[in-house]
Amino acid sequence: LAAADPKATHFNFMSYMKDKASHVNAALDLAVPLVYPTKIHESMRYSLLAGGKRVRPVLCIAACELVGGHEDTAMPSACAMEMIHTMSLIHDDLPCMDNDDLRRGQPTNHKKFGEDVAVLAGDALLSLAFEHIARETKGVPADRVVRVINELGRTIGSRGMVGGQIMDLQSEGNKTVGLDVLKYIHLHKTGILLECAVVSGAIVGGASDEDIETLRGYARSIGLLFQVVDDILDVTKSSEDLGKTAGKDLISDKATYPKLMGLEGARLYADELYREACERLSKFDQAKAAPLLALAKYISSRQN
Ligand code: GRG
Repeated sequence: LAAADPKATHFNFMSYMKDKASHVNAALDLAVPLVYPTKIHESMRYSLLAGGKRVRPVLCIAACELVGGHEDTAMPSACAMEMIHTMSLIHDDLPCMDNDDLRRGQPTNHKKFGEDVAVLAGDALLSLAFEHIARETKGVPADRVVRVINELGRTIGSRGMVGGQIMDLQSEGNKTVGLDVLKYIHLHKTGILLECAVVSGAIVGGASDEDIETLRGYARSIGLLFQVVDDILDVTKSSEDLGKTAGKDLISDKATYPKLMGLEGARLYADELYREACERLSKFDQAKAAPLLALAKYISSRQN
């Protein structure tokens, strides 16, 4: 982790993340008890409690707190973001999609429980996310809860994550994929759920429409940043592995930012997205915005 942002010098980001992630883990544990029928709940819990970084729930809580809300108010939405993230990973790993055997160093859900159970575990988490927001959000006017549910539905559907995934599948092996399609894929596969996390936290926290849209802009920048950094790491990591200057991702068929913009161009683009994200937060009290500023810094400088 790089040095903290100068605007957030007195903010201990690592202890903030650790603290919030442990609250999220406890809430997720309670949200999916090991009840009858045990097989499906075992499978849901296996992936949900498998130790992700919890970036999406923390973004949701941080946005809620930035606009004056409380962690408990955001927790049901924060958990729902992680349920959707988890279900998208379970389905993404299936043989009919990416066909991956390992996730976070452990066997993927279908490797452990079988494809039939993995599909159902993903479906059940998808459904539970909506139920959980509707049932567990407390002390928030109903119209705000409906607004969050609407955001989440839009985020997941055919013009959201599913749209991003299908464009990704259709672009496989297509050497003519340009920056516009690449940007569409990333904004929809990855960025849109980060956006939903931030916007949902702001909505339940009682933000004005103007602040909600400002925070949406912040989230879009960090969503793209997340992916640009991922692509840069793929190149630099595989260069290290190969002991060469050009990593495997520069020579594979897959469109990536370093391939389309050059490694230096992708680095400059990442810097620009990071600056854009910070700029969006400049209208807020900088001490209160410290967690979101530090999260942007974390995403821009992460090493894995
Ligand atoms: C949502 C109905 C529905 C279907 C999903 C499969 C699919 C459609 C979309 C794919 C979404 C996907 C797998 C996007 C990539 C997400 C991503 C960047 C994962 C890595 O996120 P981290 O680094 O992971 O936050 P951890 O392990 O820390 O949680």
